[in-house]
Amino acid sequence: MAYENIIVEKRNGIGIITLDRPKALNALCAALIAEMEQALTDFEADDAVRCIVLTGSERAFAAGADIKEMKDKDYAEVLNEDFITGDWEAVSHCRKPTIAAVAGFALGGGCEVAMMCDMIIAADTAKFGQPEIKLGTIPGSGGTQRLTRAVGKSLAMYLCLTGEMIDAETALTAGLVAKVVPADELMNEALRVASLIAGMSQPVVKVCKEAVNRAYETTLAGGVLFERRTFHATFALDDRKEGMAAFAEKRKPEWRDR
Ligand code: DAK
Repeated sequence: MAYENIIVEKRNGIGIITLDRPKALNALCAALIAEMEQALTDFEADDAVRCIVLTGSERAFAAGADIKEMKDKDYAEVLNEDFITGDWEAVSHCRKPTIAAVAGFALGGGCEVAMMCDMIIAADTAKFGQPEIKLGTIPGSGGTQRLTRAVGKSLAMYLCLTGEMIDAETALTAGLVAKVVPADELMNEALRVASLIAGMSQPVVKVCKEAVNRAYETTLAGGVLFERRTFHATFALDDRKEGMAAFAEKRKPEWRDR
């Protein structure tokens, strides 16, 4: 498929989606979101893709949903069409591991898409914020929910109620991002981390991701039980046997993804 708002590549088992709408700081117009959904669907179906990196430009990961596209919509319209909801959820529904590599602005829907990824690696230039309040609205794709779970109530309230941004170091301290690197090392580091994940047994990666995500949806006891049973279930995999045998034999495991 020919894309107009994103660039899609595959490198050594890693699928890379680069948001590419520079004239609008990668504002997430409906066409861009639909293209991103299509690229993710294709990567999900492609056995050669073992980890996905989502990134933007040096200046912006994404400056939010496209305000110019939204501004004339009315309540009945957004309610009736369930305004751009399905495509937005593609990132959070992806079963393969996803890394957001963020430089520059990650605002509003841009911050929300980054938070839908399994982890965020930030350049030291990254700025995160939920400025919707300054537009007379509120976050619409998890900003009040995922952000609060990531950084706690006080900082989430501060970001959502003032619309101010935080820098990469503050995001790191707050637990929003996994690590911060110099801007010119962002993609190298994101690809290094993606390669590590791509080199693991894929069914184990899948259930590990499901177990971590379960922490957001359940009680501690329920989550620990889910984890325990999933841990037990890995004993049905050839790769669990191989991983432990390889350790005992002081060699590298050879995963079969089964
Ligand atoms: N939408 C449309 N165009 C945008 C944009 C945006 N979000 N952000 C920037 N642009 C455009 C600017 O209009 C400008 O275009 P021209 O005037 O050159 O034509 C160009 O990008 C460059 O921007 P600036 O000239 O403003 O650049 P600066 O460096 O001066 O400022 C900035 C950068 C990021 C601080 C500023 O552009 C800004 O404040 N942008 C808006 C940020 C914002 O408010 N973001 C939140 C948008 S609301 C939902 C899912 C998600 C959402 C809602 C519902 N559902 C699933 C239901 C999400 C909502 C949002 O994200």
